[in-house]
Formats: sequence, structure tokens, C-alpha cells
Amino acid sequence: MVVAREVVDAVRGARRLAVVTGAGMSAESGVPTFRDAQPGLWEQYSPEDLATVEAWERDPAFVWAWYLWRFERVRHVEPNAGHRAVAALAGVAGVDAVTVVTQNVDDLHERGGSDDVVHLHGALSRFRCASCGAPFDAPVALPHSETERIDPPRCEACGGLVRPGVVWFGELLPQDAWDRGLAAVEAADVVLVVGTSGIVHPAAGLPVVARGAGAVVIEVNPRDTDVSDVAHHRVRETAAVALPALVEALLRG
Ligand code: BV8
Ligand code: ZN
Repeated sequence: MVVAREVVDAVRGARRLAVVTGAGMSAESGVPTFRDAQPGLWEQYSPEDLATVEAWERDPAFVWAWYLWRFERVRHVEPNAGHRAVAALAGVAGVDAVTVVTQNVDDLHERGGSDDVVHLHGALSRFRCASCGAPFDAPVALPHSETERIDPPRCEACGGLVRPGVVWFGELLPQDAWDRGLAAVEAADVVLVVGTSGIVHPAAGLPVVARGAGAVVIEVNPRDTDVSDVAHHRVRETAAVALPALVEALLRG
């Protein structure tokens, strides 16, 4: 694909770049987005219903099994060309620094080469005690199949249940992550908004903050979203196609 000249020119010379990403960033790695139907056993459940404190308190073993299944899936997929292109942007055409501010809980940005990644909603690879908050690093028993219920391990310090290290609906975002994400977007000359429907707040407010802070906002998404009208430019392509094309155009000069 050919990226529009005004998009390439906007990114060229953007000393500081922020890339705000959502589930669409990982779609071409084979990770289902929140609004796509979840495959297999979990297709009958809505992530909004599962990613909540209520679901956890109602049936911890059920929620624990879903997160372990997702954790296991992510371990077996690879970063896609979009993740690698985001990492490649640093050092191209005058771009000094790239900060990724992701809503995703997978580690594909890191495995794709990005070294400045802010996880607004936590990470599948992190676990902590639901009672005392102690981190839980011990390897967890992973499901051999799509088992619907697995009893979570117990905290060695207090005996509390170990929970996924993610932010559930109705929970506050980690203050340091939110502060870092906000600062990155406010300081950026250009903000790429990739693969997010712009529905979940406060993350969905970041493109508005970017625009208000004077950044050029560029959306990369095959479809219209709740944040499309905030963008100065809209690239109606997928992440793994548009982002490598952008890097190539920047390298061509
Ligand atoms: C909070 C981690 C303060 C877990 C996630 C009522 C009561 C309580 C709260 C609320 C309420 N009403 C609203 C709220 C706030 C709520 C919210 O925004 N709800 C929404 C549903 C309206 N937010 C919260 O609760 C947040 N906390 O507000 O705290 C507070 C505290 C107490 C009480 C009140 C307020 C916490 C939100 C964090 C939830 N955790 N994830 C887990 O992963 O299991 S959210 C999760 O869903 C993701 O992290 C992500 O943020 C979101 C999914 O959105 P997207 O990433 O955009 O993905 P989606 O599937 O929607 O879209 C994919 C996009 O990709 C599409 O546009 C598609 O076109 C595009 N695409 C597809 N393929 C590609 C592609 N793009 C490019 N390339 C492709 N190949
Ligand atoms: Zn504990």
C-alpha cells in the first residue's frame, strides 16, 4: 500500500512519537480482539463480562482459567510486522523517541523490539495476590486444554487468592502507568492511534489529549472508530500493512 504523502510528511521529523495501541495491533498475530468473537470455548462469553471484579468474585476459578488460556495463547503467537514497524520507527527520519502506550495485556510490543512500552491495563504475564498485593512469580499450572475452571494458586505470604495482573472494568488504572502514558502523549509531536475502537476510558481519552496538546493525530484502523473524528489523518488499513509501509516511505525519503 502507499501511505498518503501528508501522513509521511507529518511523521517525518516528529522528534517524539507516541503510539497508542489497542487489540487490533495484535489481531494479525492471531490474538482475537475484544470485539471479535472469542474463539472456541470462550466464544459464548463477552470479555466485558469476564474482565470484571464481579466475575472474579463470583467464580475465581472460571476467570483464572480464561486468563491462563489467554496467557498460554499469547506465548505461542509471534509479534507481527506492525509491532516490528513500531519498534523500527525510532531512529527513522528524525524520529528520536517512540513511546508505546498500549491497552493490550500481551507482550508482543516488547517481543517486537519496542523498549519503551506503557501497559495501561496491566499484563497477562503478571500475577499478584488479590488480598495483600504481593507479586506472584511462581510458574502457574497452565491448562492443557480449554478447561473452563482452574483453581487459582494461593499467595505464599497470606494465603490469599492469586489474580491476573490486569486492570478489570471498574478498577483504577495503575497510577504510574497512567501518568507515564499521559506524559508521553502530551509531549509527543505526533501520536499514532492504532487498532483501538476508542470505547474504553480513560485510555480512549488519550487521542483527545494529544490533539489538545498540539500533536498531529493519525489513526491506523481498517474501520471507523469512536476516536476517528479526533484524528487529523485516517489510514484505513491494518497495522501489519500500514505501519511497515509508513516506515518504508520514511526510509525512502
Ligand atoms: C476506570 C485488561 C475509574 C483486562 C481492559 C460503569 C461502571 C464502571 C466503569 C465504567 C462504567 N462506564 C464506563 C466505565 C469506564 C470503563 C469503560 O470505559 N467501559 C466501557 C466498556 C464503556 N472503564 C473502566 O472501568 C476503566 N477503569 O474507569 O476506573 C473508575 C473506577 C470505578 C468506577 C468507575 C470508574 C478500566 C478499563 C480497563 C479494562 N481492562 N483490559 C483484559 O484484557 O482482560 S479493557 C480491554 O478492552 C482492552 O485493554 C482495551 O482497552 C479494550 C478493548 O478495546 P480495543 O483495544 O479498542 O479493542 P476492540 O476489540 O474494542 O477494538 C479493536 C479495534 O481494532 C477495532 O477498532 C478494529 O477495527 C481494529 N482492528 C481489527 N483488526 C485490526 C484492527 N486495527 C488494525 N489492524 C488490524 N489488523
Ligand atoms: Zn497475599
